[in-house]
Amino acid sequence: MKRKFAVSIILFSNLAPMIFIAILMLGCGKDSPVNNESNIPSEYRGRLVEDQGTITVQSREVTFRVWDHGRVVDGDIITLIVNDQVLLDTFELKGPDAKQQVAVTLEFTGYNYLLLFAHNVGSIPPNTVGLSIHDGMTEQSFELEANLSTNGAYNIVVE
Ligand SMILES: [Ca+2]
Repeated sequence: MKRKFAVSIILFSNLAPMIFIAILMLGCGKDSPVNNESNIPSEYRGRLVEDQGTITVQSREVTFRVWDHGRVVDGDIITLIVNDQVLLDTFELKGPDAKQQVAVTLEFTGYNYLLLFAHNVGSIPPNTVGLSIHDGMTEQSFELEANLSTNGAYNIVVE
């Protein structure tokens, strides 16, 4: 009888942290509004926005890495926006061996957007950005392009 009691205490002490984490996760889920459709704006700073693709991730906590995807690193300067929030401001891209890393919590479950605004096109047009997104489990790569009349955008869908 005594032993059974001891065993159940051990069981509970093992389970308690997991229950705590589960409650925390439920709480986080409630804070995140759900977006079932693309929220890419039709224009930004007077330029049209082109939808250049969709990527799916498993977490709202993601880390982007950003670099110049052109054949030559030619001085492309960008601003990157996630759901109206500036992620990188007037940032000069470096090559693939010096990727800029930036972490962000995506606002929505479902559709979020990432937008590229080009401040120039470097010496070789257009403004080309290589990106990767890591959701804590996997890293996926994609590209964005922009010029002085069109912004590029990507849908980032949190499953
Ligand atoms: Ca360029």
